[in-house]
Amino acid sequence: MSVERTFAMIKPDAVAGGHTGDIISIIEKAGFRVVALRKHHITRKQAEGFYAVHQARPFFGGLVKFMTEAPAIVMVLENENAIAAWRELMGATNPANAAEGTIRKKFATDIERNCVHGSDALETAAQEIPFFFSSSELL
Ligand code: 3AN
Repeated sequence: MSVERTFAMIKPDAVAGGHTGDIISIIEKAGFRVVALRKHHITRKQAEGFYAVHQARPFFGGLVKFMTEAPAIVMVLENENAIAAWRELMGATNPANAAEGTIRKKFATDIERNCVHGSDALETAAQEIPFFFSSSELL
């Protein structure tokens, strides 16, 4: 195990639903260190770039619309094994399959409006962190 940094987001549904504080509390209680955090209204261009890997999928248009509908909270989290640990704490992409105690089980609405995001690999984290933060913001 090694100390890693991962990119995390509280998506527009959870921010608008008033769950920001609860989710950050769960993150800190689980032992993550918040390295960077900002409220940010994602533009259409950013959403299309961020989710470019999904651009051929039928849900792409809806996903971009959802991610740009209201502000999100973008974050960098640090922990032992942070990438896998944060994805475990988030729960399955579809909240119907999310385990008890996970953030998506508690706060997600459906597979699209699923309240949080996390990088899925070291290489993804290395792209997603600088997508939203400059190195001087990583504290
Ligand atoms: P995860 O967020 O768990 O890494 P991905 O990368 O497969 O999942 O999907 C990225 C985002 O696309 C999801 N968080 C969700 O908002 C949306 N999404 C994924 N699959 C679907 C689907 N079948 N229908 C609608 N939206 C989806």
